[in-house]
Amino acid sequence: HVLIGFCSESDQEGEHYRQPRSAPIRSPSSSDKNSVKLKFTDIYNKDLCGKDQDCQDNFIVPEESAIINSNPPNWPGEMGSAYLPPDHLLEESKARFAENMFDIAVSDRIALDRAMPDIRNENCKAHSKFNHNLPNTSIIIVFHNEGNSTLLRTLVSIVNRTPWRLIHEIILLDDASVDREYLNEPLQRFIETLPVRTILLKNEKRLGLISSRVKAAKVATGETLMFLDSHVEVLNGWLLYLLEEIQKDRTSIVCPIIDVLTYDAFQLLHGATDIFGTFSWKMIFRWSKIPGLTANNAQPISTPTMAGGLYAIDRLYFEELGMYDEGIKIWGGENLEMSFKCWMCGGRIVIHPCSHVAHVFRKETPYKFLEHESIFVTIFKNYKRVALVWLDEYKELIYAVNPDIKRLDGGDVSSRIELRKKLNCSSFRDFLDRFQLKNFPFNHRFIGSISTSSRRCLDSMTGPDISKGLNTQVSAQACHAEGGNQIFLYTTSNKIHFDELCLEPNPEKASNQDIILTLCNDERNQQNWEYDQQTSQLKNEFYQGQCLHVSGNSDVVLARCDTNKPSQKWSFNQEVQL
Ligand code: LR7
Ligand code: MN
Repeated sequence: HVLIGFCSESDQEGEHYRQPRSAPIRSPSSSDKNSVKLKFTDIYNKDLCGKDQDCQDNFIVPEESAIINSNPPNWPGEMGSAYLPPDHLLEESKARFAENMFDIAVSDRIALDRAMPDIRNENCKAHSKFNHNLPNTSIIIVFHNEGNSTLLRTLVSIVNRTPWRLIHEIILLDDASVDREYLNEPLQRFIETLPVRTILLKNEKRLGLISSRVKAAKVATGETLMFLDSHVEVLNGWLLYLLEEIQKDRTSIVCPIIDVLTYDAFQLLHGATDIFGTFSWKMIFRWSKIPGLTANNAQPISTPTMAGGLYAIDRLYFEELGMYDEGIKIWGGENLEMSFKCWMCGGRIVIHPCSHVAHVFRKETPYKFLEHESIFVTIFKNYKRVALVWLDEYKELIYAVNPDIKRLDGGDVSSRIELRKKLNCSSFRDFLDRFQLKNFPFNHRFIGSISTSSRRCLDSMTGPDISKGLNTQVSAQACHAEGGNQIFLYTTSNKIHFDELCLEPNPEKASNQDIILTLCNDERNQQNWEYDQQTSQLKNEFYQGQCLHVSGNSDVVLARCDTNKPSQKWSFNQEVQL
């Protein structure tokens, strides 16, 4: 396994380092001069085993020390280290950042075949032997305006860290990239040097990620499909764990841990391995912590939803599930569609904590969606389709919290409703039940706005991303009756929810406590508010004699209960019936 990058000595800022010419086809004019010959070896190849029977019969994930790597360890980014642009790169780095919303100048200096650490936990390392009869896979990578070196590094990492016999093919689909010459001829020439079958397809017109994936899946002929983003680096052993889960149960969607490559330094940061995917009342995907899971867990984690970009699935099962809803434009919501569909129609989704794929998290989205509407409108229309088809009565809650989703027309969904019938899927309620998703109503008495007698409503004040709203103050705002951040849920255990956050007197204050939203916790009586029907007060169960109170215009605080105060008289205005 010999990896050769041409390199040049440089001596900048008094610091000695050898700079690999890692992006072979950086620009059309320099393509030939810069072209790099990478030599590939299948590290899982039987011929390397010698007499070792275990290795003859199985794929053995190599130990870190056994991974031969010829790059000098002080090259930029080796072993996933951070590479911040030195002075002479700053100009290029700044000028080109917006092309991809990650630092392509930095990426260009990092070897395409940089070494990466083996970040699997000990129990995962103990499970490093896989039978040769795993199903093979078609790796599908769709991209729009992808950076050159990030795309090539994705490919090189795959070739260097995957048994070639399991790669039935790699399908690259260029979703109508604009003005990126390196994605044409030069990319075609590069893939011809790869030792695994790789094809490059192109959309004449932009289709978006979702329809493009469907198109690629229809071309694919492998036993399984492996979807990847176009700026990732797969890590040691990654695919084997995923395929083994599909072999055990073909109705599985199997996701790797998504590790982070930083957009400014391409540094590898370990992704959490004790989380699963959920989603908010605004239909935004997010991660939640699983309490009590050990860092050494090597068992697949059932997850209600997935991030969507990286997963393996049996090819025919993907078809049976109706692939994706192609009414979903560009992307957004498709990961929830796939998640709900899979669970509700008899499948399962797991995250395998031993499989690691690192993904470049951009600073923001660098490309436009559709010409005629904003990104948000497109995404909300996508959400509307998912809500209409899969959410049953729970869509009312989604509509209340994001009235735009209710208002916008997502188009005809009849064929997707047909699909749901045909697959004989269970209810959304069953799906919620299975996972006991705490932010969704189970034991609720009420969903709607909560107001004082002077028409001030509790307002969560959080932006579209609730995860940024942790420990933020709630406020009392003029009631607007438009739902959104004034929708709360009052449970039979006396908690007042906004999504999975609960109202609680700020625990960091000893007196004059303001009221914040913090993660709901069954064990915290501080979050329990008993409603007194007679006096209309909300009494805190932990702080005896203290009530929810509006001070001044908008400050929501904990104050001594006083039946004479109108600012302590609360009423519930039911806005969502479930
Ligand atoms: O029109 C388009 N055509 C495309 O081919 C727009 C995008 N794309 C490609 C693009 O080149 C990239 O390969 O689609 C892929 C995803 O787009 P990104 O990388 O700009 O967005 P992202 O990384 O935020 O994407 C995440 O969210 C999307 C919306 O739901 C999709 O589900 C992506 O697959 C998803 N990526 C991941 O899950 C990787 C881990 C990130 C997280 C969480
Ligand atoms: Mn991405």
